Amino acid sequence: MTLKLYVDRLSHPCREVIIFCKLNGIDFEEVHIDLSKRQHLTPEFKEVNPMKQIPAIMDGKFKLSESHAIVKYLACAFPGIADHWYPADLYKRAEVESVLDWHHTNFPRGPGSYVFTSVLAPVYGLHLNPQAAARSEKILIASLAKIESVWLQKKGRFLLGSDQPSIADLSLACEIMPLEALDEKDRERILGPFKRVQKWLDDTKNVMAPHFEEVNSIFYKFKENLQKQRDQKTISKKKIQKAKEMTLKLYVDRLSQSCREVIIFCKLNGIDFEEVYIELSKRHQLSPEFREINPIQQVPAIMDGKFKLSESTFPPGGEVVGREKEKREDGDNGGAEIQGGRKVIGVMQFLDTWLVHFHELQIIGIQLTYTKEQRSNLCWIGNVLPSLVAQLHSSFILFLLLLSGCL
Ligand SMILES: N[C@@H](CCC(=O)N[C@@H](CS)C(=O)NCC(=O)O)C(=O)O
Repeated sequence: MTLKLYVDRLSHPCREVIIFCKLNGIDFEEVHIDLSKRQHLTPEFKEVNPMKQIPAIMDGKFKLSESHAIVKYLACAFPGIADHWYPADLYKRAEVESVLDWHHTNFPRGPGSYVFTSVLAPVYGLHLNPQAAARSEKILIASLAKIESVWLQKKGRFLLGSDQPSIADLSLACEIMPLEALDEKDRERILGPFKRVQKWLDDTKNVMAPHFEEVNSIFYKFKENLQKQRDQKTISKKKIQKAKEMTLKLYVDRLSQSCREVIIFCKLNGIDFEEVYIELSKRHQLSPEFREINPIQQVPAIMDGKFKLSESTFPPGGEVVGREKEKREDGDNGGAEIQGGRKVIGVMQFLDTWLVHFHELQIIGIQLTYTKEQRSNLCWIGNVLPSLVAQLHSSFILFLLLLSGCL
């Protein structure tokens, strides 16, 4: 009938019991009671421990809770357990009991609570709690000071001047282990002043290797993950900084449909940009400075860091050629002309977009500036009227087209 340990390795008294069994070759079955899933509150677990806390054990039909009572029971019930764990000598045993009692009334929830409220809470979907962390830190520091100045005053490597660890060493060391999840600076700030505690902790880890570190490894993993998160935050901060230094530049004139398309796309998608006004009516697009940005001398064009690009989203090759042709024939390159040269799909997108950003871009004014020739281009829309009518806002579009004199 294997001994059953009802435990969650996140809990220090549970780790204490597990390590004790491992160090002393006691066979056991580890039954995971997930505290975060409140499995300790289930009716099944209440049968094991009516106090609804872990650790708890079942040794045959015998049930027991409370970590210290459990390890003392195991030390006595199982054969061959070395005497130093729970000495038979009355005085030595009484001293071990004294440390254990002090531990239960003074120390619990100091280190664990500090680490939880100062770094680990978000791992469990909770907020950090600086006030609670400050309170726990006080308890923690006061307790470390007591261990340093009282229990570690005598000569031996372990508590009470012993050369071998007792269950008191095991219990206190497990309690302190959550500090391993802190970053080096914080851990050093807390433990730094307590040289004896640090040496005692190292000695305890060594003498209880490999089980002590293995069972407490959860805190090394936390530390690793928290460090990764901190590194990622630093990286993304750097990225944001870099992005800020290289804001996307849009070379545009809002008179041009394709420019508006690019601007609106950026706005709709929260893309930061600097709008550089290339005033088509003043032929800024033909300036040598702008030719550096776009040798074709048309807007829109963008600069994303060192990357330069022209043409908005829907320039089928033929259209570019068409525009080039237009430009060569009449020697002009005005914004309205570019707009008039758009295909009907462009017009549809233009109208759809306009419905969203009407106030911002005041396109009505722009539409009314169309020349006769450009209007005839817009009349292309007639070919796709049936599908437009099917759209929810089709009547509105028709009304606008009528308004602008396109139909
Ligand atoms: N004095 C007990 C403390 C047990 C204890 O507080 N266990 C915590 C986990 S560390 C628990 O079960 N908490 C759940 C609850 O209290 O609802 C011991 O040493 O075993």
